[in-house]
Amino acid sequence: MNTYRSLRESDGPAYDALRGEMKREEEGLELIASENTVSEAVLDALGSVFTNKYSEGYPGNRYYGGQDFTDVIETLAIDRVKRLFGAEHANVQPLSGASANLAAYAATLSPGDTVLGMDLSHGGHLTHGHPVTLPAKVFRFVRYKTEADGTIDYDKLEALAKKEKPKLMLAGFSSYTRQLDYERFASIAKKVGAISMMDMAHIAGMIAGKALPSPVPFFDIVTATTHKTLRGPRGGLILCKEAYAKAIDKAVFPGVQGGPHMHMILAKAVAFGEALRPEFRRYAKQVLVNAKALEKEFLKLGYEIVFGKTENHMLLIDTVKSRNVTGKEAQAWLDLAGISLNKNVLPDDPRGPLDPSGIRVGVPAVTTRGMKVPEMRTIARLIDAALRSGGDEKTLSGIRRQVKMLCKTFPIYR
Ligand code: DSN
Repeated sequence: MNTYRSLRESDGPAYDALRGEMKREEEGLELIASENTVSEAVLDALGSVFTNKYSEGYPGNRYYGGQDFTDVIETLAIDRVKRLFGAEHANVQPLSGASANLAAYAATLSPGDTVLGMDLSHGGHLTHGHPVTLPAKVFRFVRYKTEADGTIDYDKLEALAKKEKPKLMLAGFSSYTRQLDYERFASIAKKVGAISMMDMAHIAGMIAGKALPSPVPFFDIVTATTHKTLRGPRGGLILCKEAYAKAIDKAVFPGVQGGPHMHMILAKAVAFGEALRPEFRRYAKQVLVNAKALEKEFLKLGYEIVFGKTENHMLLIDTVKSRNVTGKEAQAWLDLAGISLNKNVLPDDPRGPLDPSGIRVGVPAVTTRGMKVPEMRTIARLIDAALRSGGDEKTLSGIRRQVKMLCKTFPIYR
């Protein structure tokens, strides 16, 4: 592992914060569903001299000189991600999932056009048209919701699409645990003359690893982040049918972004290469097994699982109903116990986003460090002990010691 000698010698406070974060990650349980830990090869790529280079444009067609090697790495990233997902076209320049989604809107919509997207409290993402975002001020977002059993009623969705006549129909989520019917969703979009788009940010790695079905054959445009289950650097990407390729590329640059971050593109190429290896399929499968094991243990302990069950890498738990603990309390107490996760709004949550009724628990990062079913049982019991603690600091620091011991057996970086 890098010892960061130059940083230590040149900037003490920055180095100390970095050491602190390294220790926090090694000694704690990371259960934020959108996080993961990258390989040392990805870290090497992120810390490389490609951060020095400006490369507006695309391979073979850039605005500045000196592009011999930027063209090599961007082409490598594009070829690998197309192979990984069987996509017709890929753009690897989006700096994040939010900018990937913004570019997809810019490529397909005019101001005032209607978009159907999933409601935030039902699992959708802020960038899917939440009123506080810029796209929601420019386009007209209509939100659809899940049913009481956690599923999506596609007949209802079709009726809504016929009524609202969207230009774009957006599937995908950031806090939803059930499998979508991609074929049905895309066929509804086709029926009403809408462009179909899927934001697969959360489950991109599960799809790459063949643990979950792929939306890519069905949707016109698919966006993703590269740092969640896909286990790459922070960033975004867009896949699309050839018919949308030019519009997507123009929308990313110069539409919504300037120079791409080439160090990040190198790291994406490395991560896509890793995801093409057989080990990654084993990882993706283990993530599903671990999520089910965690769910089973929580059910045994009497917890209320939101959306009925999990079919991916995360669980939503109603902590208010299960233990009379709010999401905010749960997150704070678990932080003291060395367990990171996030408070989360639940469908039509009466409590609001700052202190909602539940938590979201994800297993991608703990699976990366090698934890399996027995550790999932332990994790559920440690979380339960923290939620039963009433916030008592002594109890929580006792749990923290157990967390640290567990983590020691599963080092992230050697
Ligand atoms: N912040 C991410 C998540 O936690 O789902 C999405 O952007």
